Amino acid sequence: MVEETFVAPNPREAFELAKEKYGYFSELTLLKAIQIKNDKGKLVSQITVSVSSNDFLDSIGYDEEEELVKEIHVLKEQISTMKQLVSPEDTAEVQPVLNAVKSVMLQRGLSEVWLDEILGEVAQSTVAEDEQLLLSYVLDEINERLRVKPEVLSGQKIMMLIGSTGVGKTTTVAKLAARYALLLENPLKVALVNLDTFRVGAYEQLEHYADQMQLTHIKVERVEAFAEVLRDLKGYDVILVDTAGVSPYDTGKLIKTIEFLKNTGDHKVEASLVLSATAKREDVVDIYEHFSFLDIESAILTKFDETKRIGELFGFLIEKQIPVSYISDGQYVPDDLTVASKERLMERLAGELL
Ligand SMILES: Nc1nc2c(ncn2[C@@H]2O[C@H](COP(=O)(O)OP(=O)(O)OP(=O)(O)O)[C@@H](O)[C@H]2O)c(=O)[nH]1
Ligand SMILES: [Mg+2]
Repeated sequence: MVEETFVAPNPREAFELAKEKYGYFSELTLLKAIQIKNDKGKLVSQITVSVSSNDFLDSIGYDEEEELVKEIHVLKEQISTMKQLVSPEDTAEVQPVLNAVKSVMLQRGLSEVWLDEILGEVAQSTVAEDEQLLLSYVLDEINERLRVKPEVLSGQKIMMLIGSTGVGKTTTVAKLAARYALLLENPLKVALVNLDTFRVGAYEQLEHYADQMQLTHIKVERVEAFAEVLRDLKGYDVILVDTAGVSPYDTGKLIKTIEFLKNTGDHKVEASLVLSATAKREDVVDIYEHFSFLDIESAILTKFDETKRIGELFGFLIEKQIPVSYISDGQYVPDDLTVASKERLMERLAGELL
């Protein structure tokens, strides 16, 4: 047997390449399907197949009766096409593979409707014959649909973190502040603004971080004063705005947060929805709907360290097409924060699957 690798944008195409090369009737055994980065840093699929020595020699033209072999290949391909048309039996054969992959992805929190849709697209193809291949295909589909927001640091950046109670807004503001003001190669001038006038100790929590990093920090109590404060901070590169945690039952806080966002004068404020990876999908949907009439520019995912069941959150982000900007994966300021990347997101979802 000879082993050979094929690389393509997704595992299905990689497998098709192998089939193209060796003919549809050849005995290809899939040994491995992984995702790798190509030389441009893009995620692609690499599969390794084993092929019989005869087929391999055949493929490099080592056959005296080449013409005959070609004819046989054509015939094999025709038979294979005919086989594919006789699908009821095939579907029965691949059903255990489809079920196995579906069950793995359901455990990760992905929605059944969505999985049925994706799996339905390949149920009749060769991809559905192999569990690893099918799994890579599903992961690849998720990878394609997820969106990330690159970090932009040119011009003034005013970023307001909004979201439910206790998701990690203040901690993330502190981590972002440390990143921009202390950790970047070219540090930026950062100010912190606190709009949380509801929770006792909210200001002190932010003040503590601001003092540690020696950053300007301002508390704004009245909605009308917000635009003025932003004007006063015009010499700052980054203004990070912390807000009160909102629960779906607490319309008072929600209205005030929205009023703040609507009263920024002519300042462009980027609203980032902070979502905890541990939140239930219904709660995420609820909070998103509360804020949905605002322009949410990105999502910051927190508590990434606390759960493996992040499929639900991914399903939601894909459905609403919200790009992810940062990922927080622990309580430590400033270490536990990274700029979101597809690799990082997929790594967590794929885990030990492949
Ligand atoms: N494990 C883990 N804990 C986190 C993460 N981010 C924040 N926390 C913890 O979550 C708790 C709440 O964090 P805060 O930053 O106060 O949350 P908040 O959204 O500002 O809360 P409110 O202002 O009350 O709405 C704290 O104990 C944080 O240390 C994270 O990524 N992983
Ligand atoms: Mg807070």
